[in-house]
Amino acid sequence: MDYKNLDVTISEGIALVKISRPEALNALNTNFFLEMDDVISSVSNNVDVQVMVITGEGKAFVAGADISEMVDKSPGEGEDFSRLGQNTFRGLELMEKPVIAAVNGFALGGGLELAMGCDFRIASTKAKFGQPEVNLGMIPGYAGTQRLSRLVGLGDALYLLMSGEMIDAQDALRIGLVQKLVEPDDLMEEVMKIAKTIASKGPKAVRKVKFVTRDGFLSTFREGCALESKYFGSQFKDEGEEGMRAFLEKRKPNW
Ligand code: CO8
Repeated sequence: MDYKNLDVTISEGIALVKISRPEALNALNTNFFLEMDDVISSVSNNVDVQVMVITGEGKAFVAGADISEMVDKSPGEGEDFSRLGQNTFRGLELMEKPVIAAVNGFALGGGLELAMGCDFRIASTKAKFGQPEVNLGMIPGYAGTQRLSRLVGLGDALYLLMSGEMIDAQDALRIGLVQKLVEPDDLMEEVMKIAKTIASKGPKAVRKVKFVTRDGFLSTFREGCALESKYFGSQFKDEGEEGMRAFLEKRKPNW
């Protein structure tokens, strides 16, 4: 598929997906979601890729859903557009491989919802975050109302969702919306370093950590622990044996 909104490069086990519609601050249109669905499926099936990184071109990560595409929609069309985005971002969570958001600039509305669909977020010290939908008389439609409270807690989520306030990277770090801040010029180097570190670990272990943690997060503690035991056990006589033997034999594991 020839992408209009995305630039995808694969190297050293990492798929780097750059959203590239800088003239509209990478605003998300229908075509973006179709292309991202295609990327999710091809990266999932590519045995050479261990980790996916998503970033934006220019001064924005993503400045939201494309307002010019949404303005004339009917309620039914709006609901369909919401489901389209929700399915794509859920697709990032359901991918077995880890997905990192490298937040280079504005992550607003649908852009923050995209970043929250990733497994974790590393941001530029100059990035800005917000759910400004109420400024437009709208509410989030790509699961922002659901993921934000689960990530940062109800009080900070409702504050951001009700005020529409844009916060800076330091505040985003303080409330746990992002995991690490990096100077703008060093962002991609640092994110690729983190991605390569993850890619060097037991690939099945990393994928099982993602699945068990994410599935457990949506289940009860008891169900999550049962799932953990099952997947913990499944690593014996498999990758786990090689990893533990390598430790005992003071050598690098050969996955
Ligand atoms: N949609 C479409 N175009 C956009 C968007 C957007 N979300 N954001 C920016 N652009 C365009 C601008 O219109 C402008 O285009 P042009 O040059 O043709 O006039 C270009 O990008 C550059 O933007 P600015 O000139 O405004 O750049 P500034 O640096 O002055 O300002 C801001 C940057 C503060 C980020 C500003 O652009 C802004 O406020 N953007 C809108 C942010 C916003 O409200 N986002 C939320 C959108 S709603 C949403 O995401 C809902 C998600 C769920 C949808 C569910 C589906 C139903």
